[in-house]
Amino acid sequence: MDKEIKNGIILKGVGGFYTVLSEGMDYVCKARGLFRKQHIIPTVGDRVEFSLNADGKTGYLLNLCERRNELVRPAVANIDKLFIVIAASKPVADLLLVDKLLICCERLSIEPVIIINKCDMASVDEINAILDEYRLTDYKLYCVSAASGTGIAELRGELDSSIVCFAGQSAVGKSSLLNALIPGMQLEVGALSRKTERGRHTTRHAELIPVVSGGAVLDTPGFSLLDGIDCEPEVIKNFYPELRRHAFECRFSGCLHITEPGCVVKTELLGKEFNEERYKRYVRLVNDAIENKKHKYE
Ligand SMILES: Nc1nc2c(ncn2[C@@H]2O[C@H](COP(=O)(O)OP(=O)(O)OP(=O)(O)O)[C@@H](O)[C@H]2O)c(=O)[nH]1
Ligand SMILES: [Mg+2]
Ligand SMILES: [Zn+2]
Repeated sequence: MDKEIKNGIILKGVGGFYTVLSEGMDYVCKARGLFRKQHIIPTVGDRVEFSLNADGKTGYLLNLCERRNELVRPAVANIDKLFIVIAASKPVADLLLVDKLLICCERLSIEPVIIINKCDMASVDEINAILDEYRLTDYKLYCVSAASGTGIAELRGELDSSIVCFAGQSAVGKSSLLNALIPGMQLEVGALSRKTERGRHTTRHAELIPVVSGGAVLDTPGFSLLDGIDCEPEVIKNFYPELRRHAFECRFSGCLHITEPGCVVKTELLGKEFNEERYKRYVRLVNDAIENKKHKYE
């Protein structure tokens, strides 16, 4: 008798065993030897075809669907949305990291959702100061509190059937948010270290967790997804919605909007269409990219 063929999604992979979710059931699969020969490494988030063994519980991965996108650290594929979490109070929000993550989303066709957590610990003015830097982006912004439950129901709507990855500094409350968003979830939550007011990376493993709305979520450790943004200085502006909107208004199509004389961004848009603090970080990222390029070809 022919083996039954099923479709599913890889939730986790440990020591060559892949847990695959298919129609609400988990199956443990091994990869075919062929994958290794072709240097294909099945990854969390991969949509797969597998054959079911007679025991009805185990199987073999046969094919991987083409990936929509993939991240290296953590290794995960087919992400639809990135929940970028920052804290309204402590740890102090690293907005350069947020900007880098936004660029990463733009490059990989991931929808970013910016979440300001711990709103119970900050004043309206403090929260608005952060919001102001991103209002002109048109990215989705949420102010929530995992502790008090404020805004959690609205945010839950974003989970829908998407594969959602969480990112952000340690101790901003990524695991706490997942616990608040998903009934029954009990991820380990870490304490803010008193000395440094930084977290200690309580979360260590990459595992997709299915949610009732049909999607899945990935809790990620508090490291940054990328160290630098490895791209050409000239293309960075394309990853800023504020600049994209005015792309044709500058005199030179190649304008970096930094030192060029008569640049419309600097003379007219700054402070109105593009937040000045975010602009400063844009300049820094472009200059970093110029430096990196120099070193590459030295
Ligand atoms: N007051 C307050 N504290 C919160 C909130 N959310 C999380 N915390 C606290 O912040 C600390 C860190 O929370 P975690 O959920 O472990 O943070 P994390 O982002 O998952 O950290 P890593 O796993 O290390 O990356 C814990 O002490 C939480 O109780 C919130 O909305 N309000
Ligand atoms: Mg965590
Ligand atoms: Zn310009």
